[in-house]
Amino acid sequence: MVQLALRKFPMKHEARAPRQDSAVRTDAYWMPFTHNRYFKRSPASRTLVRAEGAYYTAADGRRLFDCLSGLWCCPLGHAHPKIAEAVAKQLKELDYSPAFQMGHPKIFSLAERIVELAPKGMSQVFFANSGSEAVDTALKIAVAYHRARGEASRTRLIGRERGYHGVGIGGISVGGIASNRKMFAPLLVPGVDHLPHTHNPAQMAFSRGQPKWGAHLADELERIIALHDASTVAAVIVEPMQGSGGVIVPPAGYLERLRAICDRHGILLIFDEVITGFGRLGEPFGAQRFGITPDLIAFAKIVTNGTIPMGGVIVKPAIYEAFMTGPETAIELFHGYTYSGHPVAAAAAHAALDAMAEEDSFKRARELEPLLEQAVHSLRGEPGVVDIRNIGLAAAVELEPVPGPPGMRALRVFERGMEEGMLYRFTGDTIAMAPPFISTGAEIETMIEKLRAAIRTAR
Ligand code: PXG
Repeated sequence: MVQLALRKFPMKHEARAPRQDSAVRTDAYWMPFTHNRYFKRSPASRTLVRAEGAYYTAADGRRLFDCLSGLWCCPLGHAHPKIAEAVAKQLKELDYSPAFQMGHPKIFSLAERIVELAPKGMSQVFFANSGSEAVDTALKIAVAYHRARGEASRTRLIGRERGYHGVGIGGISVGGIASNRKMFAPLLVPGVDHLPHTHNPAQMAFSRGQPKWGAHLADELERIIALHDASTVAAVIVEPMQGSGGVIVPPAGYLERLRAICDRHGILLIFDEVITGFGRLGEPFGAQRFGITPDLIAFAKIVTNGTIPMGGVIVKPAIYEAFMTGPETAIELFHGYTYSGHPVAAAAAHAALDAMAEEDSFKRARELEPLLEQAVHSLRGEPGVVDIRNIGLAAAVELEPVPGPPGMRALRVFERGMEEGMLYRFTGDTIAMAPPFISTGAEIETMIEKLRAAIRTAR
């Protein structure tokens, strides 16, 4: 096994090894969150050239089932005719409109539609272009809100271990994934603390849906607040379900306690719903799935079905109103992006929301949830499977690491999956799946059966 690991991972002296796909020129592209050198040894099988519905086609002709809906973002299926048509039309009608001091009809109406989908009591949307920007925007709004209300001492932010909030300076600071932080240590925002993560395999391995154990972990927030004093704390940010961390589902009662503690101390609660927003948990937002209304929601990804970048932050009226003071001709919030509320993204989002309504996508996700749960938990007992987690249309299978570089086992499963027509997502030794809402039951079963076979061979 160790030998295989060494052979597959190029060592320093192997860096100039001949490439298998010499026709593909990959050198100039520095790939994000990718093992660049390993990838570039054999890019054709992992170069995607087409996508339709729930399937990709790779450059080597292989058809791949899209087990993670792109990167959690394309659950309505690729090449959705309505979205494609809306985008093409928008490019001819109004391709760009200045984001500052100007507006366009589709962004006003989109904000209204998003507010309608949001939990009751939320009222305005600020637009960004990605999840990372949405998160940094939410953090800035939270700190500025307290200042606007005369509580300028409330500057501290509290994130959570294993949390992923994108890659902006704010997002990695409140995030809790060490590898995303350690190289950038001097840039991390000061005055940030972290809640403990909620994953305790001894207490909750193989839980279906929300684990029953762990609500008390929210009480750590009281301890952190006591340490710093509530008057210094601006906001708590959590993903209702930790996606990138490996589908870590909140224990029953945990989010309720976070909400109550924040309320008690005048602290804003931010839900990062970049993954859970727009149906992944069978409701418009995780907030509704768990019955908790945060003060701010960061969203991105599914809002346009992943077609055109868009993100944003939804807020409660008290937050918006806190800024609406001073002379009417003064800018209230010194924040925004050239492409905030981009017309083409707005057109894509309208079409995606239309499709979600027409296809009853959230209901479809709810219907498929028990099927995915049943299928994925049937992998319990397969070699090296140490935990299985699921909620909504998301699931993760955690594997015991094998000797060699970290993540080798999941990499082997991933590669085996590719040979079998499955595009799984792996991080560390966890395989994550978040299939499209348009999947059939048979496709979900096949996704799991091929995973079983891959786990058995890729030991
Ligand atoms: N917040 C959360 C909760 C996310 O999951 C971001 C913010 C950042 O979004 P942008 O659009 O800036 O990337 C994310 C992104 C994975 C995976 O495989 C997850 C993300 C991105 C890529 C891969 O789990 N989440």
